[in-house]
Amino acid sequence: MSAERESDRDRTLEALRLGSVEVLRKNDAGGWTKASPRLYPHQWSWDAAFIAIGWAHVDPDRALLELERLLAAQWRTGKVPHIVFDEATPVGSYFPDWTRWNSTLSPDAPVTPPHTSGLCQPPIHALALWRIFEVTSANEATTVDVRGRLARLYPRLLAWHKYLCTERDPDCSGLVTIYHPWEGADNSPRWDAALAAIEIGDLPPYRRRDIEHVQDPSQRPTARDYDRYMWLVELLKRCRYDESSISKDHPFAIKDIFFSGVLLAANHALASIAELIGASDEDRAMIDAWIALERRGLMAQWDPTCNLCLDYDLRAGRSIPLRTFAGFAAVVAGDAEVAAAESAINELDSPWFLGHPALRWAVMPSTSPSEPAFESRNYWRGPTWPIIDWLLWRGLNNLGRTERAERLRLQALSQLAEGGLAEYFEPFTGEALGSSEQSWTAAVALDWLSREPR
Ligand code: 2M8
Repeated sequence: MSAERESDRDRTLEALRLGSVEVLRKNDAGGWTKASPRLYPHQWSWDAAFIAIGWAHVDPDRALLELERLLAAQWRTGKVPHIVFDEATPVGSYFPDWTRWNSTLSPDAPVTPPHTSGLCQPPIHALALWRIFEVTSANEATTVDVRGRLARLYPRLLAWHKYLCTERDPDCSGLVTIYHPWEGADNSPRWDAALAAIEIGDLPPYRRRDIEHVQDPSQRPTARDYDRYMWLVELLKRCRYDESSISKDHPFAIKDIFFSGVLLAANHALASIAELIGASDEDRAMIDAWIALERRGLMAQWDPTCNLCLDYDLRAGRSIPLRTFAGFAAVVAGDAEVAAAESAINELDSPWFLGHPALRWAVMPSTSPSEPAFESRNYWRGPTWPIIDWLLWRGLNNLGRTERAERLRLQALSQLAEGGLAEYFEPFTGEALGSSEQSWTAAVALDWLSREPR
């Protein structure tokens, strides 16, 4: 690269870094960060974990606070709720608000305030805490007691993973069951058949707020999908969010392969944290047993035709044969003992995915452009999501595929430098879609930028 182009690149990346810090600061609500300024004005679970990774590069104390606040809202079952609502934000600026969730119907919900939703999201938290430890260990100037705070968070983190490995996997399949599309990837076509089979009963009226913020409705879930999302919430409330009733009767119950791949990665991070803080041998043996089970779970869902792992619909009794980002769960898991990872890496650059000739950037489309269900602008049905690229990048590195990981990092950064810090992007044009100033996008940008050679 010529010296001139190199300094252009340096300037572009520095602007991206400053812009990312600004987004985090702007969305900082004091101890926690809004997922985005208008569309998502509360604390979301997996957003918070990515956001903490971003804060680690700016303010490690703030990074830890983010997760301390989230984990303080943990349910008695160990569940970490997918939304922790901000009391200061007027009810009605986001829907469904806490009154609609009414999660205090459950005896397991935490003391309010703050109010929470009744679902959960992929467990990025241990990955984030471990990343905070890595970042701060490399910085001699850090005065924050990261190890001590990890030790204090550890029981909650362990309880969270235990919840996922038991309540969400009562049959010990090594795979996590989700009960709502909001626990995975909202309107992904992965859920279409399961949602279509749901009969809606007496659904109380509601007013969506998302399509007031994102005014192009083609970027958001359809009314038909939304009715089903809201009906599933009503059913969860009817059984007071009781785990065993949900597991038995809830009409939407899917072994989510992506969630499960994240959990395997997170259990490795939890094992590292357990070692760091000197957790008991019993705990460490339990985490090792979860890891062993999850490796088998991912392999059991390996599909040699797609070269990917597939979700499994428990109610329909069948796998969901679709080519989406979730199929790369074994790469996300970053565990070389899962043989599926190698085959999935070979699939990464196929024309179904990053080798598709029309992509603006070689980053992961949420659904393969060659799938009939693909929609280039619609949320989780096609657009690219930087956090998904971050998880793949991390997994590739852990699998020793550092050169492939680096190419992905560079493409992902180029997408952000050109398109901005949006929620998601049109795969063929790179156009920014959804919310602008999305916190988790800024956060992964900061982590990627920290890997620039100095
Ligand atoms: C989106 O989900 C929320 C519901 O939880 C929504 O559409 O209102 C999803 O992209 C989800 O994965 C994400 O955590 C959340 C906040 O960024 O927004």
